[in-house]
Amino acid sequence: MSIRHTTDLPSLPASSSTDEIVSELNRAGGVILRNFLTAEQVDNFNKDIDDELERLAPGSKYDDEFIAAFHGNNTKRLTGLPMLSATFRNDILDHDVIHNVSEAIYREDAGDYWLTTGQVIDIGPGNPAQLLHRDLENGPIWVKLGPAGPMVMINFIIALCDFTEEIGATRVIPGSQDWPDYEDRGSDDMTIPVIMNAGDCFLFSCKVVHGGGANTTTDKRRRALTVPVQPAYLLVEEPYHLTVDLDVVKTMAPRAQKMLGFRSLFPKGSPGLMQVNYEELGDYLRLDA
Ligand SMILES: O=C(O)CCC(=O)C(=O)O
Ligand SMILES: [Fe+2]
Repeated sequence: MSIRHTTDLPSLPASSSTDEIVSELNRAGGVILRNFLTAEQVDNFNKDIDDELERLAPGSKYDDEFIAAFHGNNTKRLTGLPMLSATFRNDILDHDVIHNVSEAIYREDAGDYWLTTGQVIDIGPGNPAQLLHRDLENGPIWVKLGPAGPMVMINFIIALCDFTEEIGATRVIPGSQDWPDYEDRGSDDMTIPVIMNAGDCFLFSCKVVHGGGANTTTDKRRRALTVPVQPAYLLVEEPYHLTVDLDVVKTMAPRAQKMLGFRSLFPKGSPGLMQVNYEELGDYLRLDA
C-alpha cells in the first residue's frame, strides 16, 4: 500500500540560488520555478514553432498499445527544435538555471550531462491523463535500484500557456522519489496538479511519480516544452547529430553545442566520449573557427 504524498509542491522564483532550488528538488522530488522564461521569450518560442505544430498530426506513430497510450491519442509531440527555433537554441539550451542546476546535480557523481530531447508536448481536448510513471523507466535497471540508484534524468517542463487543472497541467506525487519500491507508481488520486503561469517551469527528478494531466476542456490545448537533462554516459532520445546542421550549431554557445553532443563529453572517470582521433569534437568540427 502506497503512502500518500507527504509534502506540498514547493515553488520558488527562478532567480533563487542553485542551492535553494536543488534542496527543494531533493526534498519534494519537484519544484516550480516561477518566471523561468520572460513573457517575450515564451512569445518568441511559440511563434517559432506555431506553424510546425499546426502541421503535426496528434496521436502516436506507434501501434504498440503501451507506447501509443504514453504518447496520448490527442497529444502532439514536436521535436527537432534546434532547427526550428532560435529561442530554443540560444535562450533555452544556454539557460543559466538549467546549467547551474545540472552542474550541481551531475558534476560530482556523473561528470558531464547532455540533452535527452527537447519536446513540445501539446495536449488536446479530451486527451485522458497519461499513465503515471517515473522518467527513469527509460532504463529497467533504474526501477530495480529504486531510490538508491543514481539520478539519471532531471526534467524542466516549461509552461507555454497557463497550466490549469482542466487544461491538463502535469500531475505529480511529491515525496514518491523516496518510496522504497519503484514498481509502486501510486494512483491518480494521490497526485496534485502543477498549476503554473506561462513562463514558469516545473523542475522534477526522474525518481518522482508524475504524468501529463487529462485535458477536460473542449477547446483548449495545453502547450509545454520539456527539457530533460541526463548524464553524459547514457544514450539520449533524440539523434541530434543526424538532424541539426553544422552551420546552425556553429552559431550556438559552447554550452548549448555540448547539450546536443557537438562537443566532447567527459563523464567522471572517463577519458572522454564523442571524440575523433582523441581530438575534442568541437576542435575537430572547427566550431570556434
Ligand atoms: O506532459 C506532461 O505534463 C508530462 C509528460 C511526461 O511526463 C512525459 O512525457 O514523460
Ligand atoms: Fe515523464
